[in-house]
Amino acid sequence: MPKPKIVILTGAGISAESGVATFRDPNGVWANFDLEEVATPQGFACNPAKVQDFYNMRRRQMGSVEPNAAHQALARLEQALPDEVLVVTQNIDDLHERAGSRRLIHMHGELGRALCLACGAGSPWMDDIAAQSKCPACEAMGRLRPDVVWFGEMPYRMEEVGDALTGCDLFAAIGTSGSVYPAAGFVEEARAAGALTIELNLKCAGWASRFDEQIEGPATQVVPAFVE
Ligand code: BJW
Repeated sequence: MPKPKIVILTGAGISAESGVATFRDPNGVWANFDLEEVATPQGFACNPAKVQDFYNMRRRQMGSVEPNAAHQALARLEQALPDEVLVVTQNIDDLHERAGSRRLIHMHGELGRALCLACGAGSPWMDDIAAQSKCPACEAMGRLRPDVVWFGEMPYRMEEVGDALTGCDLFAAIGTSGSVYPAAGFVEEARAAGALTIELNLKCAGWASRFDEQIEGPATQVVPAFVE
């Protein structure tokens, strides 16, 4: 597949208007849960049931939310410019694919998938008690964890993302605070490669100065306008 000319990084803000909580906004996920307890390998080792409960709750929420106009606009962009658009999402929800995006990298994993601690195989998450069930690859019992990337773990497909960033003409970051690396460093990689860099955010704050342009407003309004 040819290298994409447009790389779009998305964060929790793109799903906010679908009803999915962001992490660091007031009343975001980290205002209600201790990230050390629920989003680190150490937290999982210490209290796996608590971590499974946290992701089971978020998985259940996913059943009641729908892609919004911003997800749909990015899917239309991909359809209009086949092979030219890559969406790299930090989100573990499935709203991009449900909107129709196909060239998509879930760099922080997916709520809908399980990872076997015994053999490392990924598989679809079957239900809320998957932690007690059998790995479809190695048949180990009770060794499944959510296939998401916690602090201190390596995000997925970074080589592919790095290649895309060095070859793109346009890099846009939508609805992310730029607080978490390596995603927070993508803008510099794209700029160094000569790409135009644009931030779209409800409030363009701290890290906006690292972009060539900023577009402020809710994703459901600014993303369709940016794409059309
Ligand atoms: C709207 C809107 C609307 C609202 N419209 N916009 C010191 C320096 C540098 C790095 C480090 C360091 N210490 C540790 C590190 C590394 C660490 C890190 O970056 N820590 C920082 C806290 C400093 N990173 C890692 O550990 C990563 N791995 C790594 O670096 O590997 C390298 C390595 C590994 C091993 C050995 C050697 C090297 C892994 C990071 C994993 C992050 N995981 C999480 C949880 C995923 C699973 C889950 O969802 O539960 O990912 S944390 C959480 O933050 C989640 C998100 O994807 C991520 C980013 O959050 P995001 O999307 O930006 O959300 P918010 O809430 O922060 O922002 C929302 C934005 O939306 C705001 O700006 C709003 O304004 C906006 N918004 N409504 C438009 N309607």
